[in-house]
Amino acid sequence: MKHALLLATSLSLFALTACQNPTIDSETSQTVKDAVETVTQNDAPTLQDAKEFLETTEARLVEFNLRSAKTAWAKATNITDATNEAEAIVNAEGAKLSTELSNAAKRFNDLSLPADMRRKIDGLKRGSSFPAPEKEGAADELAQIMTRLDSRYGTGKFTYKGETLTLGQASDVIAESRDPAELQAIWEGWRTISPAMKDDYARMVEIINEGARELGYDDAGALWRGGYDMDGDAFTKEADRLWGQVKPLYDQLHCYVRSELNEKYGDTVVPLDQPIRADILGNMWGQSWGNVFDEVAPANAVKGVDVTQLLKDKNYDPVKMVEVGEKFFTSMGFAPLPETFWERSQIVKPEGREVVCHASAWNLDDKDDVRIKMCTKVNAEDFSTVHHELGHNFYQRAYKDQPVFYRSGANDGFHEAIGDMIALSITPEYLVEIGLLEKEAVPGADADLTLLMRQAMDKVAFLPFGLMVDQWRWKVFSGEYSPADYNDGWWELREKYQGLRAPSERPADAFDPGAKYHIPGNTPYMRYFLAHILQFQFHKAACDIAGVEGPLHRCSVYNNKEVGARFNAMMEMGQSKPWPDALEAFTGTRDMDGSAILEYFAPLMTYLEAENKDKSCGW
Ligand code: X8Z
Ligand code: ZN
Repeated sequence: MKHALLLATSLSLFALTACQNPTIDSETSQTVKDAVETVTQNDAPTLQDAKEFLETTEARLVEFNLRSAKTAWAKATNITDATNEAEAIVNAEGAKLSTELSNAAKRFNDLSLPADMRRKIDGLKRGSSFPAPEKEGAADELAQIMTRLDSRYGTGKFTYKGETLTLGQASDVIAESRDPAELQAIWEGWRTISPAMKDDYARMVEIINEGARELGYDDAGALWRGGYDMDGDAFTKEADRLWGQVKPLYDQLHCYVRSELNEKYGDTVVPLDQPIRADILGNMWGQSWGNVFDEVAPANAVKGVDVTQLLKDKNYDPVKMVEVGEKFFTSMGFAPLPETFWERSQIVKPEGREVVCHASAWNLDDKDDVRIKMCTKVNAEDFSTVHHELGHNFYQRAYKDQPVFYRSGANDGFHEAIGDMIALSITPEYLVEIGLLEKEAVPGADADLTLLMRQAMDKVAFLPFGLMVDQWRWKVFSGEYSPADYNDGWWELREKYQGLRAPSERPADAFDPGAKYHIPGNTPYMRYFLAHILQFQFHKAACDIAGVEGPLHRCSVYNNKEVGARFNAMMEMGQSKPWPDALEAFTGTRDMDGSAILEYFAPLMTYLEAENKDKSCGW
């Protein structure tokens, strides 16, 4: 899912999903203005004032969301000057609306309100994650910058050996090539798209910081951290605590993978006392390493399951991948996707026009007009991503009857974890059930290590990346990293958390953060770190509810209606209650907790510790 572009890190008012936009019709606008003025004139607003304010605001947001989502979809699926302009206009309107509502909501600060109204008002007060200050022109400038950054990324290309490459093509090379020189060239090539973003980015930071200060926060980072039903500083500690739980597992994986890659590439490419080169891990950002699993598979280990190969062998196409993903949800009792999903989604990259290929899920009318936007390829990675995106759509539908203020994930990590939790049920036994794998080919318990290693290469490898992206943004917002330090700061954190390094000295004008979608796309990233913890917590809870015995990584909840009903009970709450309430509804616990991911990978941890015992780990 893309971010709620306009409002709220916690309570997201605007349709959430993709970006939002458009114009407020003058009649509604006038009504709201009158309502706001009435309240503004009155020093001691009443409960009735608050009620009326929320009612008018709700109507206004519903109307705005519809128009803004349409405009954002039009741009994301067809980037032109006209669609960019339309999006920027609507986003500017949204930024102004958000600021106005936030200020209006502050009027009720001292009024004692029922909990539900207080929650809505406080959500409004928090405003947008990308707030514009009130001064003339700021919202327009911000909206234009944000649209420009997003489109620059979406249309980014570079030349390699006389050929123009898109991110999709470059990613295929990074996934498949084992030639360090070629990997380096492609990795560097993609990063030539981002220096041109740096000035815009720095200006955007100035604007949203000013906006955040007007909302009463120290900077935009403090605003973002304030979106988790707890004090922002407490959230920082919470993220550190979760990282502390899982870091030992990452450290062991890093140590093992580095030594396997050292055996393949030698000391020059992979020195054993250095961070690992970021370009040789099979992914453009070194964020998940599944594409180089073959290089690190445990020696003499029993063969696992190669999902990419199975999809190809069975002649899957992208639509079929989505159909199979949908079937998982319906098998748990969720209603099938509407016909419009199939008519309106962008499942494959269209020919002849520029689109934002980065996968996202949308709900254009906050009801049933759900869609995904992907440039799907037939491989294991995109098979997972399909489930990820459908998770967003099913969540959106589950909470569609909530008031607009609550049509959002319990926290943003929940939204990112739903589909991933489902994908954890893609076990060999499940693949047999859907006809992708022959029964005789199901690997026995002696293949567990292989299966776990394959999974860890994606899920465990991701953890420090999930954490560092917003560590970087928080430091940028606080001014600890000034524009001159943007790139060095990025690599400082890449090294500190991931133990990765660039393949070569970076050029003075490099802006490597800009070569990762969520920076120019302005999507907060801590949600993915949380989701990588939560999805295992959800999976364990689901397997407990299903009464599945045996190891977590062999558990699939396919077809289980009881799990579906309990999952739905959490999902339909949307953001109406603090996230611990939602978590409790499904898992019975109120804390995010890394112990489920540790349990899932426990046999692998034992193996890694034994393998690494004589190695010098760390960097
Ligand atoms: O951006 C995404 C989703 C869309 S919300 C495809 N993800 C992160 C990324 O690609 O960097 C999913 C995992 C992390
Ligand atoms: Zn997502």
